[in-house]
Amino acid sequence: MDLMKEFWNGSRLALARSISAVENETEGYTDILREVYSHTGNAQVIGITGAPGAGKSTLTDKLVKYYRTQGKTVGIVAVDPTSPFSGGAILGDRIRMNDLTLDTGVFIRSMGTRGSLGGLSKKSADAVKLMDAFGMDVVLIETVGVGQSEVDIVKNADTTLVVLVPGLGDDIQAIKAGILEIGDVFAINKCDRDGADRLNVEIEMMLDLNTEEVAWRPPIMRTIASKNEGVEDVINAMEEHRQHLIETGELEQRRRERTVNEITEMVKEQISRYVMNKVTSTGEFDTYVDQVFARKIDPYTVVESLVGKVVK
Ligand SMILES: Nc1nc2c(ncn2[C@@H]2O[C@H](COP(=O)(O)OP(=O)(O)OP(=O)(O)O)[C@@H](O)[C@H]2O)c(=O)[nH]1
Ligand SMILES: [Mg+2]
Repeated sequence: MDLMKEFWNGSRLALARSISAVENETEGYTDILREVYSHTGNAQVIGITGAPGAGKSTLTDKLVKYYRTQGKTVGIVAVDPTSPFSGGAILGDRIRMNDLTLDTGVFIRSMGTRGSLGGLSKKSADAVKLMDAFGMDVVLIETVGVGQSEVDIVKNADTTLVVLVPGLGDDIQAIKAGILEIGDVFAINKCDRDGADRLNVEIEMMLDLNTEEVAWRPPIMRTIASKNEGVEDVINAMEEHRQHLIETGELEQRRRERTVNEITEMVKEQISRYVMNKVTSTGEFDTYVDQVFARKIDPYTVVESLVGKVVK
């Protein structure tokens, strides 16, 4: 395939196109994923999440610049579940990384819910794989931490950075969304504002609620992303976490779990597609819907009958 020849030659355009192909599920996209798979697993994958406006993009921009000084290439997948747009259009507005686009060691891709045939978490995971196979040393996934789907998105990362800001009143903004549990490292950003100490205490208290013996206690770092302060500390904390994962074998374990989940999801998807095709291909399905709707028959019996006919 021509596209893939370019891809392996290091063409950024080919990388962009391959991601689009996967995102839009254009013909042959699974061949692309098949081809790159054995070349994945080398990148350090980092998830960055937190409340809207917490400074995730500003911090991401600074983290990337730091990695660049270390000579590392960086891929960024910016996922915005609230946006119907994707591609390059919104980069300028929502992602504060304009000057990064000029750096050929950096590749930024933004993804929204457009098309979203498969789930956004699967799509972003595939984008990560493509960047990984392309040879990016570090891949960052940035997404707003507002709900379960975003939690699923960052679960594709080895290390998750949760960005919080002081003084939002109803502090511990993270608890609602369940993002405290997924934080491997915390950054209290906007420390130029009041309330960092209080937030720090609150996070510590939350972490103390977990009385189990934990092998890794998430460190809490303080940053002022807009002034490039504390960035190195965050990088170091994430690197320590990575070392911890490697030494304890947890990296293997996490990745293995992800593999199990990935295959399970794909099997489910294929089976469901197959069964649904069969089930809905006759008029029987609509008849059943009418009957269930009229309370003449219950859905449990119907499902058993429908699935039973397909899966023997
Ligand atoms: N005072 C202060 N402002 C900051 C800091 N970091 C970022 N900001 C500002 O906060 C605003 C939001 O920053 P973003 O980086 O876009 O935040 P975000 O979390 O990516 O936002 P969304 O992607 O829209 O959820 C911008 O105006 C930044 O300039 C900081 O450390 N201190
Ligand atoms: Mg942002």
